[in-house]
Amino acid sequence: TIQALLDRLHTQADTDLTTAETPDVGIIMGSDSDLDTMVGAHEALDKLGFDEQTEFMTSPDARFTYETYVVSAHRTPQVLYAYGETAADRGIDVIIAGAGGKSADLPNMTASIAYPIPVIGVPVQEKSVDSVIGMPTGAPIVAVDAGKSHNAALSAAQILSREHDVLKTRLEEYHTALITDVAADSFRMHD
Ligand code: RP5
Repeated sequence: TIQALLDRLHTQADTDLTTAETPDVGIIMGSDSDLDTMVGAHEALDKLGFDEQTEFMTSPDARFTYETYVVSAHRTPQVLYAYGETAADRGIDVIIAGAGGKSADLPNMTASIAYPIPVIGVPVQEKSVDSVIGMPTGAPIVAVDAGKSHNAALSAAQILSREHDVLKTRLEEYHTALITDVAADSFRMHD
């Protein structure tokens, strides 16, 4: 229920947790119909060695973790507020927020509520781009192009890598593999 979710967020925020027990990246989306798009963020973070924290503190030994919630700005505004307001106390360093439709307000509202935690907005569809990036001066959001949740995850990892050398190394390895793949494709085309 909504109340159970609100209680869970507030309890976590009030509990004295170690860094290892809190999710580093929060992935939220406006509807479970956004999951097909947002799963790209899971895949990218998995590739970088993150673990999904499906329940509160289920992977206390994991080095880097992410969590996933459906939070609807319009259907469950109370969860939106609770999520944004408790994010810092729950140890989240970066939020990736995706929404679609013409009123894709979740990413930008989350950016305002969770400020100064950086929020990376993912417009799930092309028509959502303006809604996600349209922020007034002083209320920033970082955004990727429609559907590019994979890139949102890489950007989140880049932000975290400022503090964690191990992530910097993994991102460099990811980039090297990318260059190798592109070079291999280019060879194949000219064979
Ligand atoms: C948005 O409305 C959601 O982010 C989703 O992309 C879109 C449609 O949601 P559903 O009607 O499929 O739940 O708020």
